[in-house]
Amino acid sequence: LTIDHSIASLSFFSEIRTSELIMKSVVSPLSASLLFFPVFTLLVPGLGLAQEEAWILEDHYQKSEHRIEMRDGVQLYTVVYTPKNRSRDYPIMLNRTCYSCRPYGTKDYPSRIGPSEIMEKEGYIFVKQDVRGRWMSGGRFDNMRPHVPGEEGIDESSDTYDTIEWLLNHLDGHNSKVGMWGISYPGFYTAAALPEAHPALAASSPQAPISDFFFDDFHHHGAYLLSYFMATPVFGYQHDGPTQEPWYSRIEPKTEDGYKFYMDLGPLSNASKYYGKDNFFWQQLADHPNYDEFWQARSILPHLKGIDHAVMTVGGWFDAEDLYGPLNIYRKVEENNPEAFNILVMGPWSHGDWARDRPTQMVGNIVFGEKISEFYQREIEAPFFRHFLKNTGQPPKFEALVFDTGRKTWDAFAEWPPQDAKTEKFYLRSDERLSLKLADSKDAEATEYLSDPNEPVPYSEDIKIVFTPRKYMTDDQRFAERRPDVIEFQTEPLPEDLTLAGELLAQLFVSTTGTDADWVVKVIDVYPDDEPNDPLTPEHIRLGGYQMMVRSEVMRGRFRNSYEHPQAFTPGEPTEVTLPLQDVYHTFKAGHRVMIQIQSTWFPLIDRNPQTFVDNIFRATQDDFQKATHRVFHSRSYPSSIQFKRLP
Ligand code: PG9
Repeated sequence: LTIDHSIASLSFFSEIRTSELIMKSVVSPLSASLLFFPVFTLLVPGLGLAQEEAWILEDHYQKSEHRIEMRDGVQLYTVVYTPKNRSRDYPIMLNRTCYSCRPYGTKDYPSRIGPSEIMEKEGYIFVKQDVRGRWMSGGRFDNMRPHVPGEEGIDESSDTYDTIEWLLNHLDGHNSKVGMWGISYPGFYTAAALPEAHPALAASSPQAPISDFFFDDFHHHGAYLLSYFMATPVFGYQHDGPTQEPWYSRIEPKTEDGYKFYMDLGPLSNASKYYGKDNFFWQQLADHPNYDEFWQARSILPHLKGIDHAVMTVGGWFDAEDLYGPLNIYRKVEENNPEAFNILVMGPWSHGDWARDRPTQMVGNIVFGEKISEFYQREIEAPFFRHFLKNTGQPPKFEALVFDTGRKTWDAFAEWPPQDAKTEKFYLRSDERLSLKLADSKDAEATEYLSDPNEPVPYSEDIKIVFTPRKYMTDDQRFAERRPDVIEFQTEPLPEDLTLAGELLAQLFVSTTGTDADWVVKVIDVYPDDEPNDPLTPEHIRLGGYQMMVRSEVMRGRFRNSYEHPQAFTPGEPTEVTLPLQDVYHTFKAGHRVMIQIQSTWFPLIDRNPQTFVDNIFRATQDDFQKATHRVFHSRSYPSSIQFKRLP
């Protein structure tokens, strides 16, 4: 069902014109009024939306603070916001965080206590908790605390279970139902509460949830995200006990120029001048460069079983921090619990945008539409919790609500990826071509480039050092295309729209004169040269010829056969490197081109590969960093390709 978003966002599905509905075979014909529960927007004739008074939280909620004792005696600081209107019972909405429940004390209130102002106005008992070892809670912190199946273990699931039990027994005015939500690390805590959940937990929404630090945030397929270096202290020190003030201090770089700061840092072995032995997380990152038991134990994915309550996972197609997490948590819940109510929402968002109240949704330079987050909050998120926690209204009736980032409209599917999406391949061809046809005898065997880790390809034209990466996910890639150590392959202008729906898979045949290398693959939507700017396009940007990044990923070549057991390359030997790129839902419009760029440095988004095989790149020294000539093959014997799923 394709719904013209501009209509939907204005009418919230209360007046969709059937001419706007293009039924697709991918779902049984659903009338729009059935897709979502009927909604009647409050429209005051002639006056538009009724003028609403300012919403002051403390006028409507009473704040109280508690220390809840866990089964092992550790006490977790928990703050409760209870509606002052006690004329009815309310469900509990729980959010657990490592980022603090500030402001502490019963007098001051934060700007937001729930997922949206809509839900705050509707009325819930909102509860927020500092997780074990953080801020005002006791105990010791562990990143992505491993799930320990069964009653004995102490983990985020057991802490959540004990918290819910206490809330049900000590709070008045609740209706015995509990919901959970959280974005990013709080998204992980929501997902970590799914296995062995308390029976009162009836609706969970992990949003941009971290699933596994080897594929979310700190690593991508084994490459360390150097762009997270500044965030390490936040997660790297134990506090001495409950505290309202930060117990860690961040680095104060002498330059705001990220590329310069990290080139001056040199090999990661020099990081010890910033992070000593007391930064336990930095030591763990440096001591565990491979996907060993340490990281495997911290993945929540193997534990997403026995789930019998409603789950709505939410993510952003341009989330630079946690994209692997939402897609794989949704998939694992679906795989292990086929009977559960388990749905996916993926919008044109960067990290956490859906919870912000910006009228225009943009990621970087690209405008996706108006009131997209408001639409999601009002028409998707609030009804989801309203149905499962208050038994009011209909639940969302889609399996996957996904935003086409090319056509800029929402589509609903009965499964994700759509079952009628066909698997096809674009083959890399000589003369920088990308084609549905395999190479022929006239094709040159390979394209080669010199990769120098001491002259790395910037990942962005932005200079400012970042705390975590965000904006680059839709940036114009022409700055990279013009470098000799970035190779590109592109189609002719497309004769018709091409809609990709699902995972992309790069199957490369490569060689290097070195013994290790990173392989970065970017999938790019090349706009026509006469593409006009949007009224909101930043003045210095030109959309004519814009090379919009749609998806990008890196494979640290040593992990091509195993993330746990790295292998060197044999110099000069053609070698297969397969790289899964996260799902997309993007229409390349007629007249646009599909472009693939390949490079072997992506700085300082990721750290530099020395290109000589060393036991642990975190311990490499300057002499290990060597230039190397890489070759990407596009011959009949070695047909490098990008596999994709396309809608008919
Ligand atoms: N996933 C995000 C993050 C985790 C760890 C370090 C920095 C960022 C987040 O929780 O926002």
